[in-house]
Amino acid sequence: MTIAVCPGSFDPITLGHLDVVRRARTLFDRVIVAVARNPGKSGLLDLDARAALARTAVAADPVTADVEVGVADGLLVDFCREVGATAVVKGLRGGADFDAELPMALMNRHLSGVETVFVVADQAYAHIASSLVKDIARNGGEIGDLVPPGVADAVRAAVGRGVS
Ligand code: COD
Repeated sequence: MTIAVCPGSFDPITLGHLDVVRRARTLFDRVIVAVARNPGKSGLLDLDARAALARTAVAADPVTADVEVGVADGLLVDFCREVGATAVVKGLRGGADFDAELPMALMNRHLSGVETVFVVADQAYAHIASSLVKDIARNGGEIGDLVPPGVADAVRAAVGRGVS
């Protein structure tokens, strides 16, 4: 059985993330979404809230209905080892993503031998980024068509609570 992990901050999960998970599920027998910390990004939602939203989103899509969601509150390679994954699947929207992803792919392979597989973003979602979703929400804009059902309300609530 081939097992892959789809890692990310997922703060929040977007339609672009879901497209990556869907593509991963067509390539691998078992896929686990890993909600992890990116030290370079300040979070809006806590890890458990992000994971809950991701769980609801993958369950609603027939292609990803059996995808599991976990929290990787440590090194991604440790999470991969725990679940028996031999591959990490990431999405590429363009050259900037590749530049950011290459050092992580090389380091993860150095640390544990895990391979990284890149899938190219669907052009319909390539403009979507969690950071833009949060910025739009903070400024009162509409985000409902950028994220899976239920996510917009959670983001608006967190923004309304003044969580940065
Ligand atoms: N279309 C296609 N792909 C997309 C889209 C979109 N619209 N939006 C995002 N993606 C892709 C990104 O390119 C990325 O591959 C993935 O989805 C996740 O994106 P984000 O922004 O949610 O997540 P990141 O990039 O902040 O995730 C970084 C990690 C959290 C994975 C990383 O920091 C990590 O592994 N942290 C754990 C600690 C660790 O192991 N550190 C050492 C790393 S070498």
